[in-house]
Amino acid sequence: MKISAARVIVTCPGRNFVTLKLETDQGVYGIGDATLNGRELAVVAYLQEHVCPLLIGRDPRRIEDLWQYLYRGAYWRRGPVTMRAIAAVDVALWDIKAKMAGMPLYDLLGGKSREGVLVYGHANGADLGSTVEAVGHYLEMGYKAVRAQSGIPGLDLAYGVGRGVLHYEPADAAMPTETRWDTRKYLDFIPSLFERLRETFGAEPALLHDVHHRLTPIEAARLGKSLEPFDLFWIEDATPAENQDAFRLIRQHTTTPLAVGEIFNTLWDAKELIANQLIDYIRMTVVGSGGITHLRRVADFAAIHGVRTGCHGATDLSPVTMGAALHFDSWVPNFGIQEYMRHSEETDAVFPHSYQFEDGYLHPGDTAGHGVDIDEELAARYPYKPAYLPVARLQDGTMWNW
Ligand code: EZ4
Ligand code: CO
Repeated sequence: MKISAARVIVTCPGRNFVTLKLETDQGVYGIGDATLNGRELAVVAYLQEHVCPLLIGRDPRRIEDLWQYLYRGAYWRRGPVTMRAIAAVDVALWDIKAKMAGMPLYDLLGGKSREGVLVYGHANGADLGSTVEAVGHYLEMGYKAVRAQSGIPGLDLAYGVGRGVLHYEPADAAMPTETRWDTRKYLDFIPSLFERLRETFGAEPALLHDVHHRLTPIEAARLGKSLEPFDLFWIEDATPAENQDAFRLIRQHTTTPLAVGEIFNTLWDAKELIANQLIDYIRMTVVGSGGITHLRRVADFAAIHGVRTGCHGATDLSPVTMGAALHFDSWVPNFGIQEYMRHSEETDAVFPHSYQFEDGYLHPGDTAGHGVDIDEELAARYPYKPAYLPVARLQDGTMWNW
C-alpha cells in the first residue's frame, strides 16, 4: 500500500482553514487539519514544499515511523508550524488506517471509555447583564458547562467578546485589531460576574473562564483566590506559560483548578507543569501538537500525574480537528472536558461530519475513520482571505499579551 497523492486545500467559508488530503493506491483517502490561525500560509508552504514530496510512495500504514521521520528527520524540532504540518499528516494517516479497518477511530485507539464527550460552550456579552443572559441561553440549549467572557467596564474591546454576534471570531480583520488592556479593571470586575452567575443559575452548571495569558503570577493567584467561592471548573491560561515554574506561585495561593496548553506544541512545553502537578487540565489538542500519535503520549504522561485533558476546540480548529479530537476524547481514560465553539453553517457544509451535539455532550458518530470529510468543490468557492488575530496594548501603549 502506498500514498499516491498529497494535496493541500485552503478554503475560507467564513474563516480560513488548511486541510491536507492523502490519497492511496487502494482508493482510500484520509484528511487532516493544518490550520494555524493568522499564519495559515506558513503551514501551507511547509507542507507543500517540504512534506508532501516526502510522502509519495510511502506506506501509509506506518504511522509511527512516518511521525518520527517528519519529527526527527527535519532536524529542526517543535514549533507551531512544524507540529501542525506533522499533525495534518498524522490525522490523515489515522483516518486511512481506521477506514481500512472498517472502524471508527475510537475503536482503533482502544475503544470508548464513556458514552458521550462533555463539552463547554462559549457565552459572551458586552457587559455583565448580557453575559449572564448568554450563559442562560447556553444552558437552555442543553450545555452542562459554559465558559463566560464579558466586556470589562472601562475597556472597549475584551478578549472573547463578539461585536454584537453570538459566535465570537477573533481573527476579524485584514490587519491586526488593536485592543487595550487594564489588569486592575479586569481583576476588580471578574469576581462580580461569577458571583452573579452563581446567584442566577445555582451550583449545578460547570463555569469556566479564559484569562488568555494576561496576568502575572501574583495577579493570577489573586484572581484564583477571589473566584474560589464560585467553584469554577477552571481558569485557563492565567499567565503565559513559557515559564512553567511560574505556576508554582499560583498553585501555592489558590485551589481554583488551572488549565493551560492551547498554544503548546509538544510534551516538552508541559513537562514541568504536569510532572509537578502544577495544573489540573492540559489543553493541547490534535492539530496543535503533532496529531493523535503525540497527543496520546501527552495524555498518558498526564494520566500518571493526575492531570486530565481539556482539548482546545475554538473555531480556528477545523471540523477535521473536532472530529479527530472527539474520537480521542471518547477513548482517553483521563478525559476532563472538550471545548466546543460551533462552526458556521458554511463551514459545516464544506466539512460534512458525523459528530453530533446532544444534551451537553458531543458524540463522534460511528463512521469508519474520524468521520469528517471535505467537499472540495464547495471549498473551492471560498478563496483564502488574509485575517490576523488582534493584538493587545496596555493603556499607555505598551505591547501586552493578547
Ligand atoms: O483565542 O483559538 O480557549 N480558546 C481560546 C481561543 C483562541 C483562538 C486563537 O486562534 O483561547 O479562542
Ligand atoms: Co483559550
